[in-house]
Amino acid sequence: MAFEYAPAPESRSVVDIAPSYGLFIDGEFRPAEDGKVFKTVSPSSEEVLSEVAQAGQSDVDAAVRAARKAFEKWSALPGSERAKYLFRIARIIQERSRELAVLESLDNGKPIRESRDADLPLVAAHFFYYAGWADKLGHAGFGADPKPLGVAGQVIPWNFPLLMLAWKIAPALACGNTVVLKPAETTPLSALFFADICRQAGLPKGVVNILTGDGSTGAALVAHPDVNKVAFTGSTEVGKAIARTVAGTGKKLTLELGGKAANIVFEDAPIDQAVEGIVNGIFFNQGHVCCAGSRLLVQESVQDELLEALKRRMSTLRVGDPLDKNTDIGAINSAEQLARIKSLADSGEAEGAQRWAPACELPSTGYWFAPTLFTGVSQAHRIAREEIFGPVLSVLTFRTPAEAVEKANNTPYGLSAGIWTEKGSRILWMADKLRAGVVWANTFNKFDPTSPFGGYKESGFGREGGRHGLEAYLNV
Ligand code: TXE
Repeated sequence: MAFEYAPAPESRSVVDIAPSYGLFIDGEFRPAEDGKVFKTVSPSSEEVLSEVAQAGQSDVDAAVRAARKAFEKWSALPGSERAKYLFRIARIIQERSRELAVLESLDNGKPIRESRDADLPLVAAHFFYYAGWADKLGHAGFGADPKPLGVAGQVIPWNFPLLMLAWKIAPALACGNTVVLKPAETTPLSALFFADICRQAGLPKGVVNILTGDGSTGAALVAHPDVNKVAFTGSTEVGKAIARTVAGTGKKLTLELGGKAANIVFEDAPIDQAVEGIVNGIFFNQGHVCCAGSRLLVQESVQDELLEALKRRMSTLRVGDPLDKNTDIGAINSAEQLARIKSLADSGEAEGAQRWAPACELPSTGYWFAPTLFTGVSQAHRIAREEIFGPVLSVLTFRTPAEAVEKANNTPYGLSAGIWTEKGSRILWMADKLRAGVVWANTFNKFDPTSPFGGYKESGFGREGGRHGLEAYLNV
């Protein structure tokens, strides 16, 4: 999160948000059959951005029907033809990336520097990457002629709305599936803009359908008998409920759920570099990151030095307007999420951990939470065990590598971990022992479309990204 000084806030005027949006079914926008709508609000200003259709059961039926009909032709297209559409979508995303970045920051609350420099480039990269696979599936190691599954029902969360859409839609289409996707109710807009991009790219009708709505829409979608594959990213609780719904139906399922990642700093690590990695690990995207480094495990001998440097660095973080290029920490995505973060942080104090936050002035409207550090945390504390999904870091200590491994693995989750040390042999030893889908060494929150991502244990199963990401959308 290096600073880039820029005086003027990114202009809101680059994005034209309509006062209302319908559902995107069979290539057309249309209202929900029962006329229900909900409002989407900017978490930084509490301004209503737009009114969006709330899909009910009959809309889910219509979208799945459209996807089923489109599947016949889409799956029969040569891979090279499907690739052309995906490349076209990728290029339009690049062309419209400024507009999409501002939209994402408005609807989600994340700093424009992150949506512009992290989310949008990765979104385009995923479409380019999977476009490249569409005509090479016979060479992916899944046999000569792997087949698509059919209609994919995909439910995504609000923390990386467009990026989660890309993770789900790009591989599904490359493999010849058609899609019905439901974005989160607090961030529906970028998926609707994506629907417009599909039209702009000339994507055949029904190949991509977007249903806005709340959890009831998601539940109806994953339960629909004509959906062949379910992909979900979200809370562990809802993931488990979806697994129960899907059990015994023969649908293929991938789940990407919560995390409680350990960021492990050894005494030989370069302290300044580690501090940057810790800050990026927990404060990137307000900590609304499933693989956030929310537990700092620091070797006892360097605890004082590291914490002093970390507090100094945290004192320079700027919280505020997501459209200001100087902002490091934007708005918390919703009032509900803010309440969840507050309540967990309060539990930290109540259970005896010491709370620290730099002096910072928070805006009077919108949903905000200052970057917060807890020391004196024990493994039994809720803030050491539960996913906070906010800018809150819990610090624990260790003496030996074995103790670091034991503490890092002492969680029902297993999505990611970070190691900071100059000893290559220790990195390899630790990476082998850590029960986490991703292990970063001397970096954190590095993403690339060529790398598979996914969890162990209650962080879910299946992999998204890379060649492995194709497997979730093919009969091999
Ligand atoms: O998640 P939900 P919420 C974690 C994080 C956060 C907590 C709650 O800890 O504090 O979950 O967030 C849809 N059937 N993560 O309540 O409810 C919902 O409409 C089908 C981690 O927002 O899981 C939305 O589109 N779908 C996570 C999506 O599920 C249902 C990202 C996620 O919402 C449904 C988000 C149902 N019964 C939250 N109920 C990560 N792994 O990155 C809701 N949904």
